[in-house]
Amino acid sequence: MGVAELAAGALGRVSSSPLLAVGAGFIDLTPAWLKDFAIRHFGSNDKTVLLIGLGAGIAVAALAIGSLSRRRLAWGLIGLAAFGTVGIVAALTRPVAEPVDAVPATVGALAGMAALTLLTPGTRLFPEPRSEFRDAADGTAAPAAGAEIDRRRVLLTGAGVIGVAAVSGVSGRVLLRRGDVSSVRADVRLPRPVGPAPPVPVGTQVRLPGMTPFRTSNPDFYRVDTALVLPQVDPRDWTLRIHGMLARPVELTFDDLLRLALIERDITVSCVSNQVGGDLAGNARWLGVPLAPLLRRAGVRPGADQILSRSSDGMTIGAPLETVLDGRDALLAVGMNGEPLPVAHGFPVRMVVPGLYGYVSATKWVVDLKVTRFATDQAYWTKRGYAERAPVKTFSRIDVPKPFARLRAGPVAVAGTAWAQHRGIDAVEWQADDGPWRPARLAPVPGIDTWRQWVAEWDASPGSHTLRVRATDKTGTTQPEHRSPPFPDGATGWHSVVVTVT
Ligand SMILES: Nc1nc2c(c(=O)[nH]1)N[C@H]1C(S)=C(S)[C@@H](COP(=O)(O)O)O[C@H]1N2
Ligand SMILES: [Mo]
Repeated sequence: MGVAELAAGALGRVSSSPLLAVGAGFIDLTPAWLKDFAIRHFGSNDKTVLLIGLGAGIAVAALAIGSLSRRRLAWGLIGLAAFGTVGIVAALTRPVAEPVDAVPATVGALAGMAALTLLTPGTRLFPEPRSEFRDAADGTAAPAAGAEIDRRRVLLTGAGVIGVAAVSGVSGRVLLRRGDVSSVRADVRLPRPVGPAPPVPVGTQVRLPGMTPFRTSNPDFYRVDTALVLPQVDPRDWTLRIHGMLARPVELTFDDLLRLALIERDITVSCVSNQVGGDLAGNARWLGVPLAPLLRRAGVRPGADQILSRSSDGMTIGAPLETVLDGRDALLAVGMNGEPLPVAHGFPVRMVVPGLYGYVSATKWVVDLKVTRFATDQAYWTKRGYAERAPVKTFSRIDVPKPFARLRAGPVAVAGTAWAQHRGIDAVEWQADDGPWRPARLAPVPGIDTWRQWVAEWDASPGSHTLRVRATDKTGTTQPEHRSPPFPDGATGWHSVVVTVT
């Protein structure tokens, strides 16, 4: 595995590392329920958990191959070949694969075979044929006299093999870091917006301890993607191809993009995997180029209904063309909260479309836009059963008090966040136990594309109580009580919090 990492590093291709390719393949094969389980229980640590699991899997495979080789070296070698084949297949089936990506797993498997041969008694280095053990008269594995294995040599060779593995593995990783773009990112200077964001009114932020900040800072912004290793896209090499059902396909460089008229907007992005009460949503100030005029200039052909975007790591995301063109601020974003996009959030360019879940709109590291039909091209999650079209569902959440809080009887502030991007939140109601639904006070918002905070005062009496919330969007639709899971087009249901008042 160490030698394979070194080969991947020498190639400078992260996706050719068998470890990472198998991990990425595993992510792609993960069924929806397991993905939702992982996001629910591990959140943004889901990748760490996967890597730990992979490490355990490799250890088990190594034990199995080791035991096989104790019976017969050839079996161990066959086991290693099979192990290497998994890496080769994984690397060659990545969406960004090139034939050369087979090299690291191949070289790694050969190195493993060489090491196993070196370390197995009975081969020339340790002339202690196993057959002599078996040939003992009583059939037990008693070494014949004078056939003691040279322990010192075994240990030294073993240490040597481990040393080669460790040094090559670490060097491979260092070599792969050549592609790191954090210093390039630090040097990016973004132009000022031609269209600044509408002002955020006074009072948008409900000031209570434990309340969600109206603007999510970049380090706090939730992260959901399938990238085991963050794609490193250098803006100097970046191009965006806009093609498909267009009269005049175009290709833009990063500088071309920055020369266009940029606008800045506060937009809340949310994830289809967000559970009732969950926090897979964030609100940022995005700087970007409006996408609709770019598409119009390229001349959209009749019959097209989907804009299929693709990222540098091969993720595909399909958004309804009519939604992107209906006048909302669909952006090719380059800036987030006053800085270039963080690498984890799509540097150098991502899409943001208010009102659509991330998996059908918010392509990070975007490099390709194809104007097409839903009937012709299916995006990554759609192939896995998620809805083709997924406008965000109206959400409301109690942020304060926290679940299982212990409170003093008397007036208690109840507050939270609600969102229905691009429809806007019209009302939030709350309820204690089975009492009447009462309207909460809504904080002002800069527009309909952000979440909205709400607050109410509750006269709490001693005992255990359940607080509930529901929101109504500006189309007049109230959140349904019925709980449904995130799959296939977003969770529904009212959020509730149980508290104890003393
Ligand atoms: N390239 C790429 N873009 C992606 C994804 C991904 O897996 N790969 N995930 C999408 C999903 S499901 C969501 S919810 C948003 C999350 O964006 P964030 O990580 O910046 O919060 O990114 C979207 N864009
Ligand atoms: Mo998502």
